[in-house]
Amino acid sequence: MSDAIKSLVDSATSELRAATSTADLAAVETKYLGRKGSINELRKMIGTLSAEKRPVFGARINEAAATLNLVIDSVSSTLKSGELTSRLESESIDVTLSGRPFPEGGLHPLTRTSDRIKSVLSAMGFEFVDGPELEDYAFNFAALNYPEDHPAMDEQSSFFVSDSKLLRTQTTALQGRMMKERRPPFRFATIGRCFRYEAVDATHHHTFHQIDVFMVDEKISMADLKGTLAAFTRAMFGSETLVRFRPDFFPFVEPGVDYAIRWKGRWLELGGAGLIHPNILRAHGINTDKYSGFAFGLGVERAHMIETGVDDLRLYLENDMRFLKQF
Ligand code: FA5
Repeated sequence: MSDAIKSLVDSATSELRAATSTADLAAVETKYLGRKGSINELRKMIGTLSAEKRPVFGARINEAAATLNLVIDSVSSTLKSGELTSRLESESIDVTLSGRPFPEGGLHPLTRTSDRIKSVLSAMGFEFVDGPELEDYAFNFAALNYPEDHPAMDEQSSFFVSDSKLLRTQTTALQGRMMKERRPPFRFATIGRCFRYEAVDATHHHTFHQIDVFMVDEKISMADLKGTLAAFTRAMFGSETLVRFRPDFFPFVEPGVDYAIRWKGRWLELGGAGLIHPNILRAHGINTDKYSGFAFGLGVERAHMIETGVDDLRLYLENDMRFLKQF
């Protein structure tokens, strides 16, 4: 009988050792040590033996079970560590693989043009300041030397939100704010959205962008304005660009001009300019015997349209990717 136990242990051991996975091993374990397994089958025979053989036989079966359990433990730990290694290998990340493409956004063409304008003017010593889009009537018109009910305001029909507040029609509104705060000499520039109650067409929108530039110092004259504007337009549009000035009226400058650049054989108007009206300087307590200043403003859309040939400024606000992707 003891030979039967030995051969069972031998064959169980070799089957256990041959297991190639923990699942295989569990199946062989059940076959030999499970409730209906071979070892339990042998135990059932104990009752058929004589009283003195039973304890010996029982002890041999327990010994056989213990031996098999030891084999199971050792095979199991080998299989588990092998399985862990191969799982780690199969799940490892290959850091040398190239990354997945990440869709990249781009800056809006008006942001690019604004950034260029900013860098040109900053290099010329102008400090950029932001003004509010919801502006006081006082800064948008009154402080800019517009007399009550002056027809010049009709050119800038406005979105009023109360008697004293409106969406600014021009970034020139920043002038009064800065003159309240700072004493000359100074050079400021601002860039941002403006709003006018306009019939929208290819060259006019209710929402557009302007840049305004002004400086106050001793002995500022039209020569400084012309020189600054010429340097600015050449930095923006190329070193050969010609600038033309023609008389124009804005209540906040005296004399006032509009200016245009020569572009592809034509004169194209860019904006307005002039020497800051002495009434404005005086209203802010600036001594006009000592100080004078210039100011100019232009449309950002206009600058981009001239450069690129875009012929309808409504496209800038439509967010059509087919348009935006070109720039
Ligand atoms: C002004 O707004 C003055 N504040 C400019 C100025 C500043 C003059 C400092 C003197 C000294 P004007 O209304 O012409 O001027 O507008 C200036 C530019 O803004 C125009 O040349 C145009 O490019 C742009 N602009 C004006 N209205 C619109 C509009 N509805 N849609 C798109 N661009 C506009």
